[in-house]
Amino acid sequence: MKGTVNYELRGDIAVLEVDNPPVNPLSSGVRVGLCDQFDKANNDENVRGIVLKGAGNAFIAGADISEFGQKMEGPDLHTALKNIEYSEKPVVAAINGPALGGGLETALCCNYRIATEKSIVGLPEVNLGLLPGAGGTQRLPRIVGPSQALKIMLSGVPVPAKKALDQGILDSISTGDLVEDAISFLHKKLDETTEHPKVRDLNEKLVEARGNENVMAEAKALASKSRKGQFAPGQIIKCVEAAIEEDDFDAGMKKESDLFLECLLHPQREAMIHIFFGERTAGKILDVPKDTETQKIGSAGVVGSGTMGGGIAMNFANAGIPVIVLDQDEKNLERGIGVIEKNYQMMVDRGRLSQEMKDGVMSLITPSLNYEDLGDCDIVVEAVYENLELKQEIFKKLDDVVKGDAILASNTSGLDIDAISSVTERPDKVVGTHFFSPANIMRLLEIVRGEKTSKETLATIMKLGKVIKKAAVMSLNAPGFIGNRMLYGYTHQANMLLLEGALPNQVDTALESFGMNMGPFRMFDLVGLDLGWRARKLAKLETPLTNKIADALCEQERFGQKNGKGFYNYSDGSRAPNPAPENEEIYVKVAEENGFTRRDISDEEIVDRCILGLVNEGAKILEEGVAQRSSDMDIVYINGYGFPIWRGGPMFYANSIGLDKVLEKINKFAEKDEDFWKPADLLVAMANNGGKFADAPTDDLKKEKLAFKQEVKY
Ligand code: 3H9
Repeated sequence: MKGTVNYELRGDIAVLEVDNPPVNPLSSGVRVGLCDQFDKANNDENVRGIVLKGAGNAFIAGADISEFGQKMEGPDLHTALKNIEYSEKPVVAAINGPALGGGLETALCCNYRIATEKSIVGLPEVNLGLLPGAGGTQRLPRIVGPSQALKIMLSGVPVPAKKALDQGILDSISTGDLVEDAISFLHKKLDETTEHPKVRDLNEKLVEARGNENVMAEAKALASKSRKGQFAPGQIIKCVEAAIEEDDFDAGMKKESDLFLECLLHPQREAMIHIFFGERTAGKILDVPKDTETQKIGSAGVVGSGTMGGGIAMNFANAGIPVIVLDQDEKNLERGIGVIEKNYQMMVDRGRLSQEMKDGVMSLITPSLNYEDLGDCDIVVEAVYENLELKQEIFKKLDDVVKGDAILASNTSGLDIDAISSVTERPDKVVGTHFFSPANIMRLLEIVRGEKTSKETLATIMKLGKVIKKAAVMSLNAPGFIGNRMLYGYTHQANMLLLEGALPNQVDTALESFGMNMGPFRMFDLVGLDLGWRARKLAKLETPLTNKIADALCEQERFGQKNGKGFYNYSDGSRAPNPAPENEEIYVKVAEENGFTRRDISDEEIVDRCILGLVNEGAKILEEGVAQRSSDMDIVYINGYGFPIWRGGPMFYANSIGLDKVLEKINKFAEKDEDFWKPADLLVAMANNGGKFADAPTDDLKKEKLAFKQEVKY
């Protein structure tokens, strides 16, 4: 059994400590410990009260997520929590770090809650496709009111201690020794009263909300806007509805349990938990030992003050790391810093940042026109436009001026990182850090491992990724890295479908109904159709088949959102796409010129071809060792390309429909386009032996592939 609960007597108070490193989830051993140690304290006549805390830096991170879908050992959480709620002696939760999910639910069963200033509390179960199933949906609304509770549960965002105190979730904040403060607090209460409050008895805020339809309407609007396609939010709303309508607390609890079970059995739960663990696994590099020494990153530099450079700089400042933003052009620099300032101001205007916090982050950002200023930085990220010669020139300069042990990173989205590092005397300290635009918002960070990038550099960058709150995934230095290489399969199919008879709106709607954040043609319009067209014209290159329609649109000055017309029409700077029937003539003409007989195409075919295009390329990436594991690709697609989290990413999705079925479909598509649809060897092997991508290849095999791949020149 995992975890335990320690028992210590301090005078007449029993201090119980949940001990299940690193974050004290409520695993089987903890549940047993809670039952036993609460009994022990209640049976000891020398004990007048109980303090419950967590070991280390966390209070309790919730139920043990790895137990979901497994056979459960020991008592269930409800039994353990009943022991706390019905404790004969008053209980104070001494919240010494994150109290999340089942952790906050445990604290809500205590009579009082006191926390350190840096603690956070919250009910993030929705991020796992679940609802707070240990009384959270019934108890939190009793404290903060249904409307506020719904916001906390539907967003899944933790509440900092100070705010939680204002909302009444906490009774007090400790600025000294938490346990000593909790004991004093308890003594005071013991002296004052024999009636210690229970959250279950508070009904006032629920009664107030009865008959107020706005509460539920607002929650439904919030869920459909921010959690499109997800199952758990609707369940959470139903639980709170029950809390409001039921007179009896236990009837509400029963409803919560029933709805929780439905979430537990729903496929979205497995998909979202796959992503929870996948993000944490992505940070582990197979041949980089856990104890690899890392460098301290206490200061940073960014070369280039454009959209990317500015966004990257904001990441450092947000994490409290001073950052110098360098540009060679004074006007650009001024403009770039202005954009950063405007971004922060927007957050202030929307109430997401205080003016004081904005001043704080802005004071960490220093503009510079002089490379020498970067000399003492621990890391410098180059973020200029994609041109190898320019990047090499910058890296040569950086190598000269920046201290020898600093890391030099390139934000290239596709250039050869070895060609960049080769101009420096420190290729071991050179790495790719591919941020996604807008870099201050998008969570994905592709870490590109060069042939000579050292393990220390990789370990440092992975750690930095966590500090700046990114979902960091390592890719080998191969064309397109992971994300853009997979995207190729997807966009290729979208363009082929357009030639074969589908319309942009049909393709986009089918993929958006599947759950993609934005269909491919809306995405093309957003990025701009003219980029490739202009580059091809300049280099006098022939237009590939899949770009012929986009290039034909450019010839008609339809460049996308930027000039109000592309695959769609946009009125007056609006981003909302309107159909463009005038384009249909062009689609038909280009299709005919290239030998296509247009036909009706089903939505199912659209989704299969685009998504399986991603999957097949993903299998090849895995086979080559460019990505370490299939879940890494899921993390890339969810955080960088708008793939729906509730489907668990493209590779998980393929596993869930069955790799044999995937192969069958690919073979069928291959009858019409053999070149594109050549199935990955790995896919064929896994499909034939009934496996899943997650099972292959073995760690040893992957290590070998990794070593092998590093000898290959891209
Ligand atoms: C729930 O409570 C349901 C109930 O309502 C109803 C039940 C009936 N379980 O994130 P980190 C592991 S659902 C198991 O890197 P940090 C994690 O995988 C739960 N394992 O640390 C990692 O393992 P490894 C609702 C967990 O300091 C290690 O701990 N609760 C759990 O950056 C360190 O994690 C949540 O959703 C868990 N609950 O952040 C909270 N949590 O080292 C989930 C973590 O092998 N947890 N692990 O890779 C978090 O948000 C963050 O872990 C936390 C710490 C903020 C606590």
